[in-house]
Amino acid sequence: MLKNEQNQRLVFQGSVWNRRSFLKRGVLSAMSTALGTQIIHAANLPAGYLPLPFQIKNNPMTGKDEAMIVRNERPWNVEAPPHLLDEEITTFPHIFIRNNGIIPQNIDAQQWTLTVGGESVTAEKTYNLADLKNNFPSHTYQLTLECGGNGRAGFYPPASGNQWEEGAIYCAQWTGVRLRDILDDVGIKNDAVYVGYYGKDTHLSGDPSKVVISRGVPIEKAQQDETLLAWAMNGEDIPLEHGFPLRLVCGGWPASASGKWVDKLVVRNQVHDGPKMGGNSYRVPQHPVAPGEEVPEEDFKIIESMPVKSLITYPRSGAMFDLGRTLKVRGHAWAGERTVANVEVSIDFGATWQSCSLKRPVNRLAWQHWSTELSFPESGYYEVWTKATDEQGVAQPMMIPGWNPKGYLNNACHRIAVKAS
Ligand SMILES: Nc1nc2c(c(=O)[nH]1)N[C@H]1C(S)=C(S)[C@@H](COP(=O)(O)O)O[C@H]1N2
Ligand SMILES: [Mo]
Repeated sequence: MLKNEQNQRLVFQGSVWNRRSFLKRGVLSAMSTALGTQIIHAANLPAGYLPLPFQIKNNPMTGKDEAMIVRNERPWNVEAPPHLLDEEITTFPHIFIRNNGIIPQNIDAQQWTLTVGGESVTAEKTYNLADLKNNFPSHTYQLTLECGGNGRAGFYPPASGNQWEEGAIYCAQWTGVRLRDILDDVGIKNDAVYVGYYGKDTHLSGDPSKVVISRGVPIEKAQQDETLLAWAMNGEDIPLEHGFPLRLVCGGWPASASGKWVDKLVVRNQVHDGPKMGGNSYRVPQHPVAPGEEVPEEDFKIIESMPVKSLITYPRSGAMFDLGRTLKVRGHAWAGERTVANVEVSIDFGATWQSCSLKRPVNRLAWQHWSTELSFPESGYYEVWTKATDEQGVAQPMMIPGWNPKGYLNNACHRIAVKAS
């Protein structure tokens, strides 16, 4: 077991790296003492990496049974520790909740309407939920939704916003109508390029005239088979937090494109310009920038498909096991619009990698499950790292990728701590 105070002191002591970015000798032995075990493969630790128990404020080696992690109370933002995401289909309440405003109260689903308008429809049209359920074919897909800022906590200099670690991601099963079928029913003009949403949540200021967030997707994404206007999640009414009674679901894209409590869609003849479509919201610099650099607004582009990424969901970080046994490890991998081709794990800080078995997605835009069994050469502290590669050969970086002002798209390899004895 580790002593918290000792760890904290180590972390904030200043640089623990020597000029050539190797862990300083003294620090290494202090860490080993604190861990009560030797750090195997310590020589391979890349620059800037500290063993996990020294890096995380809630010490994973104490084995404390933590629940969902509250990142903000107003608005209500909550994420899952990775081990709570072990299910193939994520269930409530293991689903992260991201709100930009106040969750709407007293919703009467019977009275709910969806209006589809905007300059690129031939005529505005309004539906109630029964119209959607009864007059169009319904479809069910498992769809991966990851917050664009998932992993933000890893960036330095820090980026403002919820300090998500790994858990702002889920893959639930959604049932609803294809947005395409509704757009066809409404009738859209040839100049349609974008679809934007509006939801029923309230602005933090309490001002009812202020829109919380109104994002959307290009018409091509809106017309994909899997883009749904959903009324059910995992076979039941959508939980209030996740958009009851009607939600737009655009899998594989930043989850901010998937509007909750949707009561209005606008078909636009230009890129939708609702709140949080511009500035540095859900946008990243078009060219590489130095950490901390100021980026002019015209240099940003909207985030579309999310990058390749993977998560270890079993065991939880901090697991201890008998050296004589193999350790079963598993998790999920996803790659936005792409399929994941390969998942590998490393137990020596990325020096060598071994392939895992990987399942096909149940449908496009669903995450994929991987698993493997690991043997460890000797007792001591290890990290298990996981790295996914997409069908186009693009892999997760081992280190934090390109810094950007709002801390989006951190798809660095996931790591957990394990101890063999
Ligand atoms: N109406 C509305 N829709 C919204 C949001 C919001 O604040 N209001 N947040 C968006 C963001 S930023 C994310 S990451 C996802 C989160 O979905 P979840 O709460 O189901 O995890 O919802 C998106 N849809
Ligand atoms: Mo988000």
